[in-house]
Amino acid sequence: MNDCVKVIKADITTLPVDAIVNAANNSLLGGGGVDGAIHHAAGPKLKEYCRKLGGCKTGEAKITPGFLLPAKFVIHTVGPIWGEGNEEQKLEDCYRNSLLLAADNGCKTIAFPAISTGAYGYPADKAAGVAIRTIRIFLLQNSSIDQIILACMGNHSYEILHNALQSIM
Ligand code: AR6
Repeated sequence: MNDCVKVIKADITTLPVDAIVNAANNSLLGGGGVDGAIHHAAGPKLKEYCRKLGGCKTGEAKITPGFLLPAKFVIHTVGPIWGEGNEEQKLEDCYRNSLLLAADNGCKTIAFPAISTGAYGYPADKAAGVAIRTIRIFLLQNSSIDQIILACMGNHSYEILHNALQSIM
């Protein structure tokens, strides 16, 4: 199972995977951080498409084409804001619902950013534990996805996710 999950240092918008996950907000109309980078790289058609989706609840996920991205799809999910309550359950929902949506759309490879750990303030070590545990449970029940990439930008988040992967998987 460990072989199927990998932590890398990369800009998620450059990855040629079937789906990249966007850490979006409830409007799905773009923002800063990884959301801004994905919208910038995908081009304006992504926002146009998202406008028709009617937003997204925290913990849920919606799929769009990748437009100009190397990824075929973008799966938009909305992480919890640290302090709003029930954060762990909501973050688990983000990972699980994104993986289920990817599997339903025939994706074999998917890349996640560290959802909620930027503007939304979720402590990176706690979020890494939730991410890896949820991925592990998903893989025990579903074998249709071959590769799950956890893409992070900085050394610090790389170390945290790498350590969580070693200790939990
Ligand atoms: N590739 C991979 N990881 C990235 C990239 C990238 N190109 N850019 C940033 N990260 P954040 P959130 C990392 O703030 O906390 C937006 O405005 C970043 O270092 O993007 O879920 C939305 O519209 C951090 O570790 O997402 C929402 O309003 C992680 O991605 C809000 O921010 C997540 O940071 C969502 O906040």
